[in-house]
Amino acid sequence: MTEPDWGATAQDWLVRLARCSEPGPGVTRLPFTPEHRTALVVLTDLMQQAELNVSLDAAGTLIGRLEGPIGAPTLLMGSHQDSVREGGAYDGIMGVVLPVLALMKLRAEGLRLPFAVEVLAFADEEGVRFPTALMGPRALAGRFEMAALDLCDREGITLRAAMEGFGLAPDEIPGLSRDPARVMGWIETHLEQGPVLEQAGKALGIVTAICGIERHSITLTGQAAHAGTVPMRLRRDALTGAAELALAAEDLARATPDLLATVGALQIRPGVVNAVPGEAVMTLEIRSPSDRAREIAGAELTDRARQIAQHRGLNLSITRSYAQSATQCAPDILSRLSQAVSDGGQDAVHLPSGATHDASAMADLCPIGMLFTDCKDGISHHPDEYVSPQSMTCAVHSLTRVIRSYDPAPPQKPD
Ligand code: HGY
Ligand code: MN
Ligand code: MN
Repeated sequence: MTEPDWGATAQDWLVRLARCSEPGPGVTRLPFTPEHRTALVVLTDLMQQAELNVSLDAAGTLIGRLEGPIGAPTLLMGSHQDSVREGGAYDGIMGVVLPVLALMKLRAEGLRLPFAVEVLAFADEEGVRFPTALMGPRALAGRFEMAALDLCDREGITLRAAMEGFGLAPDEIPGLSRDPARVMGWIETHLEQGPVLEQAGKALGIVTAICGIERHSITLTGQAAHAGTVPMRLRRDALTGAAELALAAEDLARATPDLLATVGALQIRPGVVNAVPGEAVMTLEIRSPSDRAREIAGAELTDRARQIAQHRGLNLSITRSYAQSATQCAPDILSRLSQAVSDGGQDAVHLPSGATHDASAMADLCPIGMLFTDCKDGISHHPDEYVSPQSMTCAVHSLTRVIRSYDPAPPQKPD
């Protein structure tokens, strides 16, 4: 049988999956939505073509399982199905498609594994619809906080209502936690979402660590007023207060090694040309591979926000709405991935991940590792996001080799 062009096959499936989106530029596929539902139909089709047993768990994770011998442990692979708003066609979902194709390739080669493999499509990694994320991996790790079910999206729909409306039973989430002794590890494939691999001329990279992240929800309240009648000295302008805080965050991050700070969302009210903004609602996100540096920066910017509110006569509400620690990748998986990539004739580039991933939460359950593909111009979270079929073929081959590396029996077959 001629070897399929796995990268082209992946591209075909990703084009189909990209159509599972709200109308508009790029891909918008949020968790527990009609778009999520149609993506599950396509993924189920793909997983069944790979002869995997397909199920959906109470946290909305689609599971494609290749059964192993009775009592054998399980190797977990996969990523997330959701996207950001107007995002790309590869972020997350490519990390579900590629391991399924790797299992398809191994089956075509007649390999029977002495362990089970599951490919997981988590519902929500981006945390775009709800002010929380990672419910799937947190459920498997026994770390899901049921209070998160009461959090609302911007339409006021609770996570619980969205999950129940999707046909799930969120009260069964606590029962999803896995026995760490039965899990061999988590290997996630993801595009780099940055320019490092492409600039190094490498298709693949091996992740050494995943940065930590914290998010603050901030509301500054002043006084909406007529833009033509209120003197500057008498204004309580919420937007200029928010702008001063945003610039303070930028200054701090520029001055601090390995620290990133972003004000990604800002809504003002009343938001009309001839009124002084009375309210500014903003997000502040801080990332670093060092949890200590991130927490110091978070405290410093919280103090700064208080000072700004005080000298501008604004009311301030600031809450740290989300935090996850930096995560080190497991040395054993790192070396298996490095060997798998170099056996394919590529020298593996080791790099940290500035983006966070499902792997960050899976680290509470088992050893984790990540395989990166390069991406065009380092673009991600954007409709122009692109990974070449050639890079995806390299990734499928490396994934088959890393799966085989857990099989003590036959020597590695050439690709
Ligand atoms: O925000 C992140 O790093 C990831 O893409 N959700
Ligand atoms: Mn992602
Ligand atoms: Mn993302």
